[in-house]
Amino acid sequence: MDQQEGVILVTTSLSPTSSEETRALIEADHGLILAELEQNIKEAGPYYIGKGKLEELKDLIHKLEADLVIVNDDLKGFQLRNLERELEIQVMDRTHLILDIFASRAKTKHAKLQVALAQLQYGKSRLIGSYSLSKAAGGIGTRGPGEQKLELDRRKIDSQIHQMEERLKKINKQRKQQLKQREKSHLPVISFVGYTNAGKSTIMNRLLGEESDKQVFVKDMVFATLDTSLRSVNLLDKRPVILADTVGFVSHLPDSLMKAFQSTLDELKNSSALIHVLDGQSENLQRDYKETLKILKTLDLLDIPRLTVFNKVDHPSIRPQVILPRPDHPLYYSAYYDPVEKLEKEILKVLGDQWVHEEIRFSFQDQDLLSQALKKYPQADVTYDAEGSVLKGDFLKEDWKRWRRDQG
Ligand SMILES: Nc1nc2c(ncn2[C@@H]2O[C@H](COP(=O)(O)OP(=O)(O)OP(=O)(O)O)[C@@H](O)[C@H]2O)c(=O)[nH]1
Ligand SMILES: [Mg+2]
Repeated sequence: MDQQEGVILVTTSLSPTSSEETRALIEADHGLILAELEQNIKEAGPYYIGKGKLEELKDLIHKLEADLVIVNDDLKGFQLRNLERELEIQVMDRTHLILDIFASRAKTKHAKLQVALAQLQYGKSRLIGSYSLSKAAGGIGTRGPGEQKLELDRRKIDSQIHQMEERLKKINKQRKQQLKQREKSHLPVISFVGYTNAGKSTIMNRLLGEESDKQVFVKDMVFATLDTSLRSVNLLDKRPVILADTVGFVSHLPDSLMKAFQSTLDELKNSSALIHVLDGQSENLQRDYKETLKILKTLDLLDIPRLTVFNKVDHPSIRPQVILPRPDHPLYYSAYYDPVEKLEKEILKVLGDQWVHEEIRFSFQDQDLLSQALKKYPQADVTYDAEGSVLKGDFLKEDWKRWRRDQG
């Protein structure tokens, strides 16, 4: 939505989520909710809602001078068109709403392209819905100009989709290359996952330090973050890791969006640990938790060690609801008030035994190796003697083994 538009929200017993979540999405898209209409239906008809409700909706649109109707469910192409024809104003379904928010938030080329592709795929599926319906109803040889136009539109969209997929492939290839480069540094990657607006970016900024120029974008709105931001940081001042902030989840993320953001989401697979951040003040904590786990499962990420942070527990009187089954590593936390060390210690626990505290000797022939080591671990102590140098500090086991092996 470009400016604040008056919205009537329609929720039925078939809607996949509560109207509350959709209200938050509408507000995030700058909509002003004028009224909410509910209906108990068993099956969606040609207008999705029943005839009686449709009349009620029409009256309400006139009375409140609404600009837009949003249906809290996914509509078929023909339902969408039937509704728009009957109501004479724009009708949006849930997927369209989420895509709209993503489109207004996307900033980088990669995010913009992923969203544009999802929008095209959405548009295409709505056209096909109507096309196949008219064919079924009319039979062969009775296609009117309307259907021909749809067929044309569909072909046009197909070619646009193809072009975009090619461009996206190119960008993804470049990103993979960058990822490989990063993997060479052998630093553990820790990725933030969880519901949108839970506080992932805020926590990441705490870990980066308030003064840091590496800070990421934080805002009290859904889908503030769309692109992955990677930042290196030393946990407890001496253990280097890479933090990855990424797009937040919402229940029933549209398929087209999941597909378009596949490459962004796939990057999560390279993580050594996940930090699942929840809004501890949420009234739907169990739902937020389950939905994120469901997405993690779809993305095949459940085997990665995970820290579950119940964030926004700003005061002892705030008691997050009990989550069942209980997560392996829970942490009750406030990104506003708690010391960051509390979080760092828990992250290191979840990462497990990846570091050793060791002393390692580098002979005079191995000074190249020593300078590499110092570049990666600038905080280690180095002392020199007649035979070379000794480096002392916390190292990743892999590095430590490699240095011992590579010594001449
Ligand atoms: N009260 C309270 N608010 C917090 C806390 N942590 C974060 N917030 C607020 O929650 C809102 C969302 O924070 P973000 O860090 O942008 O959330 P996010 O999970 O990155 O959200 P997306 O990028 O949209 O997925 C902001 O207004 C933060 O200031 C906390 O510990 N306590
Ligand atoms: Mg964020």
